[in-house]
Amino acid sequence: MSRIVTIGEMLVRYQTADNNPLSQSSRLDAYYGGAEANTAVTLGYLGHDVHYVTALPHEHPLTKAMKKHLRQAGVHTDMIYASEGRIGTYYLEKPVSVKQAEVYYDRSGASVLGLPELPINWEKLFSEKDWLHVTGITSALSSELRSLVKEALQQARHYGVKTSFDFNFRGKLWTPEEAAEAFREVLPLVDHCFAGWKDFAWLFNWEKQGSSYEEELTHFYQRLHHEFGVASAASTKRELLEDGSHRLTGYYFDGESLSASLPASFKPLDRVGGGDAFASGVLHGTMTNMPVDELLAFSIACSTLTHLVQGDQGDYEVQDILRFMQNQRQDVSR
Ligand code: KDG
Repeated sequence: MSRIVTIGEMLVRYQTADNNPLSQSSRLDAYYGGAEANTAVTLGYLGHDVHYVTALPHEHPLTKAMKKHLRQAGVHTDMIYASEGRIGTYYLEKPVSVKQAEVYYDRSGASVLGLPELPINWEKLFSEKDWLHVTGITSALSSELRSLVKEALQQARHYGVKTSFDFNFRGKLWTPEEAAEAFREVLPLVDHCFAGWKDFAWLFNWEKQGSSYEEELTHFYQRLHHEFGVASAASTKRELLEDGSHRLTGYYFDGESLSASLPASFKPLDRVGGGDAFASGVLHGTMTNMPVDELLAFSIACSTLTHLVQGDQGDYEVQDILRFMQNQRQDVSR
């Protein structure tokens, strides 16, 4: 199994226990979130050796609980620094429509903002590691964190560690222009990119070429490859069906051509974290040398399962995902 580093902010997520809007409920359930923490936990359960870097408040009882949660998934917490500041949170208001739940961030003054001032020993962090995974969410939090993400990618390259970057554009954290500028800055340091059709069409304003979604995406990925040297890329396409089901298709670009998974249809219980689960599946498939069709099927199954549980993260091991895939195949052939 591979040795992976990821850096980001871990959040506490609150949502109303009765699924009423926040203004009409008096009970909140708490889960853990933060895109990179989600990926760390998923990859931990998939059996990888994951090192998660963040900063959390010193001597806060929740710091202890968060580390315990990570360790339960097998994630190493020795690179979690103590820093001034608070634990960032977000509130999730369940959707009134079938579309997307509303997210309200409450993360200003969070401890992770102190991370760039802390003495990260890059040599130690990247020694005997295979992969660094970071996302645009961290870059959006402050200019210092944006520089830290870039430095982490540079250092990873320096120590021969492969890198992945998930755009994870969040319109509540920064503007499309700010995001596009930051993404362009780091892409030359990225081996594998998680970004989809909308990112290139809307953030980068790249001209669409082709007569179908797949042709346009292929064109975008080829451009990403030629302009920035990104070796591979992946994304999902989500379609909402009339009965409230979601249809998810996974795409993987290997530097030349695009492969697609068979679409998976399901009624999601909770779609937050589904993208991080897909990314984790792709990273797992890459690091275990899965053929592309297997990698896509596995990643979509990993994402589907995470959509079927409440919270940002599942606790699925490889066998659970393979069993789910097997059951789905039997359902189809019955
Ligand atoms: O991908 C899931 C994340 O969006 C969620 O955990 C919250 O990290 C978060 C963010 O900043 O949006």
